[in-house]
Amino acid sequence: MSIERTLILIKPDGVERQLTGTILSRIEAKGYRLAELKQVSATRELLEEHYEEHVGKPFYEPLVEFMLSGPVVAIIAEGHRVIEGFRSLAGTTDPTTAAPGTIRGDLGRDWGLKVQQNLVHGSDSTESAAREIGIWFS
Ligand code: RTP
Ligand code: MG
Repeated sequence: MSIERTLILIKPDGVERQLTGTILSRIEAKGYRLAELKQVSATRELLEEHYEEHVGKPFYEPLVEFMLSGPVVAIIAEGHRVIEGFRSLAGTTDPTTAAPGTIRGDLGRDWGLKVQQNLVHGSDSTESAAREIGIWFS
C-alpha cells in the first residue's frame, strides 16, 4: 500500500453553488479519508504562493481574482495513491470536455470565461502535495 496525502480545494464556484457536501461525499465514497478540512477565505499572498508555477500565464491574474471571489474549502485527503486518484476523480481541467463520471464532467459548467471555474483543485505530484499542504495547513 502506498498511502499518500493530497491537497484538495473546493473552489469558490463549488462553495457558492452549495456543492461542498456533494463533492466531499464523492471523495469519501472513493475511500479517501478526510484528514483535515476547513473553509477559508484565501488571501492574495497565499494564492500567489499556491499558484506560483502559473505566474506570467494569461490566465494567472483572472485565476487569482476568481479564487479571491469567495470562500474555498481546503482539504487534506489521505489514501492509497490519492494524488493520482483524486486527479482522475476530478477529471480534466476544462469541464466541457471532462469525462462524465468525474466531478468536473458531471458538475462543472462552462461559463464561457477565460478562467475555467472547474470546482476543484488537486495536487499533481508528491512534491506539489507536500508544498501545498504546507501552504494551506501551516
Ligand atoms: P488544478 O491545479 O486546479 O487542480 O487544475 P489543473 O491542474 O487541471 O489545471 P492547471 O493547469 O494547474 O491550472 C490551474 C487552474 O487554472 C485555471 N486555468 N485556466 N486556459 C485557461 O483559461 C486556464 N487554464 C487553467 C483552471 O481553473 C485550472 O484549474
Ligand atoms: Mg494544477
